[in-house]
Amino acid sequence: LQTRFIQLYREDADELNTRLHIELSNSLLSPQASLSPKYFYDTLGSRLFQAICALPEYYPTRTEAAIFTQYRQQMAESIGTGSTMIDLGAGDCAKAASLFGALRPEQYVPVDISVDFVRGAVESLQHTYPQIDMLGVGMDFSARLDLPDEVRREKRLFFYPGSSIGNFTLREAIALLRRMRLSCDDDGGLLIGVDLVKDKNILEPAYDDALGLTAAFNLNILNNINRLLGSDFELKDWQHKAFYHPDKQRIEMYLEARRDLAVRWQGKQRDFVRGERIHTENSYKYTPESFIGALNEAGFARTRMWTDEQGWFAVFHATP
Ligand code: AVI
Repeated sequence: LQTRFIQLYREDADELNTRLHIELSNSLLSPQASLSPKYFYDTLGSRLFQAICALPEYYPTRTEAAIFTQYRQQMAESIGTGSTMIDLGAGDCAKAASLFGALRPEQYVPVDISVDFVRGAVESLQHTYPQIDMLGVGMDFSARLDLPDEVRREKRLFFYPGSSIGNFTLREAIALLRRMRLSCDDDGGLLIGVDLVKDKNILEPAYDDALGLTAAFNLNILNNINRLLGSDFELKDWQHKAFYHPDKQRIEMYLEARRDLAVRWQGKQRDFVRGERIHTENSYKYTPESFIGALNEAGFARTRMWTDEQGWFAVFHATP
């Protein structure tokens, strides 16, 4: 069993630090302060997100899982066996692994920002599936998607579940889908999970749960920023807010100042008045038509869709 691991474009630590400080300072000093949702996922944040996925109000995870369970066979017929399955943001690799039996991929390539995030999971999967060639890749695929030569060209199937595409703007989403399209030949494709537009009364509780896990997840970004930037955010001064914006078809998440206050870091300062907000995340919702439009624009001409009975979530298989 020869599982291989590759970490691409590792930036020099000093360069990374400088870039990160500039990016964070600029976004905090801008008139509408914001923090990129990528900073949610430190160790605690990743665990909080896992816990969110088990909440009764957070329907996407279980709805998507039910669609995969119910239509696994149809998906396998549409995709065919022997693919090169490229799992974007693989994490614990559990969603992809649940499809191995039906899809029987030839090669499995879990991609995550750090190869260390997937190492343990891939090693144990390799023991269960010795016949699948496994190659863990560490890279930031939101910036670029040139895969190493060790990844087979034949039958590339990009796997992007969980409606993670929803955390990008439409432009960014199309750009990412296009990178996937350009990375596969005509025998390739994409299997992607997308959250759909629905009633505000279902959407808002999913992002503002009674237990307060999403509030904790949102607030924890400040712990991470304090660590990365050396800032002095006090979590008790901030309040979680999440709204559905029907015109923009997206959930917007914010942290709202509970009083007038100042945040300081490295000789810089940002004042906030009570009620002022820091934008932390957008989560776009699509209609089947609007998502097919995005797929077409990215160069995927043919699409097939599976959805749940209530039409809350959709899985698409898209091919050139
Ligand atoms: C990871 N992403 C798809 C989640 C979402 O639903 O947009 C992140 C999340 N934010 C709050 N709850 C979950």
